Amino acid sequence: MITKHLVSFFAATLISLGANAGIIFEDDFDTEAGAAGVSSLNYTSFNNWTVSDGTVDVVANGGWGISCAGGSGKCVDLDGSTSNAGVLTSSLLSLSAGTYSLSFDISGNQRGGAADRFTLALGGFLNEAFELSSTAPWQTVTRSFTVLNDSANSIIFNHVGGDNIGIMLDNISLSKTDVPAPGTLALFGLGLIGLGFARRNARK
Ligand SMILES: [Ca+2]
Ligand SMILES: [Ca+2]
Ligand SMILES: [Ca+2]
Repeated sequence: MITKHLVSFFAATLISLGANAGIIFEDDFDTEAGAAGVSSLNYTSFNNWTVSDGTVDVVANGGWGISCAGGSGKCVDLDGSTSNAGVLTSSLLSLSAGTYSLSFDISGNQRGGAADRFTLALGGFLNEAFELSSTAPWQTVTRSFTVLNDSANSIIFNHVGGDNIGIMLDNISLSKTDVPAPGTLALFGLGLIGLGFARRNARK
């Protein structure tokens, strides 16, 4: 009887763990600002983001000589066109306990001048300053973090300064990564069954 219950518990755990893994959030900005090829300065109508301070620009690949990640689609200049660099804040993301991986693509401003800086924040889990020279090529940044208690947080990119020429951002992706290997789960299940037998024998 105990074993049967434990197997049911094991199966339920397996299903719930599987359902909780995978991509939580992703955005490539390619559908922002209307038709393909259209840029928009001081853009505020993002699908998944709020410009919570300053301004940002949506740039179509090729606009102002700027290449977006992968050489197509659209990307974001984190320093818009009002001499007040932007704070780009994602919609609130529900994060259940587990491990996560955040990745995004950034390049230098591609227009010369001084190096640019922004800060990345995600709740109390990530807080990091980045500085890129104007010629820094597109690069993917990946950061991992662990959430102990269920919570809701935003991803925040906060650009410094305001000369209207900022770091370019593209391809943000947040995934939950704590998918236990089948071997680990099998051992976990065997351990529980073993515990059941031990309890039953102790009772005899
Ligand atoms: Ca893009
Ligand atoms: Ca700009
Ligand atoms: Ca700048």
